[in-house]
Amino acid sequence: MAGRWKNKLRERDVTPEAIWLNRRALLGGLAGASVLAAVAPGRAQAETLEPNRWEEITAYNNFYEFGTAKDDPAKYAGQLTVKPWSIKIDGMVDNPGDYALEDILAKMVVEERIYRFRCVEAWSMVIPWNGFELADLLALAGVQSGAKYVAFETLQRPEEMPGLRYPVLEWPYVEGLRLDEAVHPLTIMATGIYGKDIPNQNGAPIRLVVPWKYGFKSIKSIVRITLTDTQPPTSWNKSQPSEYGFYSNVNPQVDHPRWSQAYERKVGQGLFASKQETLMFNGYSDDVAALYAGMDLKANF
Ligand SMILES: Nc1nc2c(c(=O)[nH]1)N[C@H]1C(S)=C(S)[C@@H](COP(=O)(O)O)O[C@H]1N2
Ligand SMILES: [Mo]
Repeated sequence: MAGRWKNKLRERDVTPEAIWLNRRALLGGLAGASVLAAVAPGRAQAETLEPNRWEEITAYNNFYEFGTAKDDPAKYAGQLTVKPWSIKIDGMVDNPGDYALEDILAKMVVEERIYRFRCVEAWSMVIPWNGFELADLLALAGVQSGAKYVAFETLQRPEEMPGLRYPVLEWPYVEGLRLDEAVHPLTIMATGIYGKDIPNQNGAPIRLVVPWKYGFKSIKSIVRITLTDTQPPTSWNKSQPSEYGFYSNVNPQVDHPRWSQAYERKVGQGLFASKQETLMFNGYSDDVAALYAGMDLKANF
């Protein structure tokens, strides 16, 4: 594709102190160190907040397949086998099949699609991810013209996932995006944090990151991606439809039925730190608001 940015980062490049690329400036066609100065106001939060420490990112997680307590994933996810790993891509694609993760990564490296991105996670963490765009993976599969949605599914392996014994959600965990959301350049498939392999409790070996939506949209340990022409079911919507909609964009004007979402507090800033105002689309309005032009975001919550 003409005009696409590229970079030289390698998947296994372990340089935790590396300069994190300013994604927005890259999208605008700038490159190199000069981009660090070009921080747009809408994204200032993501670019200026210090990333959380490795210990915070990996000790306080939501991954119900390993239990519902925030420290369960760190305790129990170690037993998950993440190699070898493949993703089944099926539905409305030209090249359906099982894609080995190592083949996918090799292709992304060759095509210079690997990148790093400091992202404000929409549930209290700032995480320096590395990975590649979901759009680049979908391009490998060849999305057919009638496809409108992308459905995702997490691994369901009871021997290694003690939380599956409890019917807190319907298993396997499933999520979905509209196709235009899925191919937006901010929607990434993450395979690492701080330049290291993604830890099991954070969704190894590959998970979705959708920076402008609530955390639960970012489905972990993905084994299947299906292109469809109908809106796919999502785990949290199935479990509590009045509380969790399909879109789940960060929207301070739409309160969760049981709590306000107008303010939030980042992990690691201390319990007594003042809460910050929640930003529309988690601060990414300039990049994504156009996706929802003309939509009633209170009805489509
Ligand atoms: N398969 C699966 N994916 C999941 C979840 C889960 O329980 N199972 N929890 C979601 C929720 S509610 C959040 S907030 C994020 C947390 O990601 P993190 O632990 O890497 O910060 O993962 C999301 N993805
Ligand atoms: Mo969450």
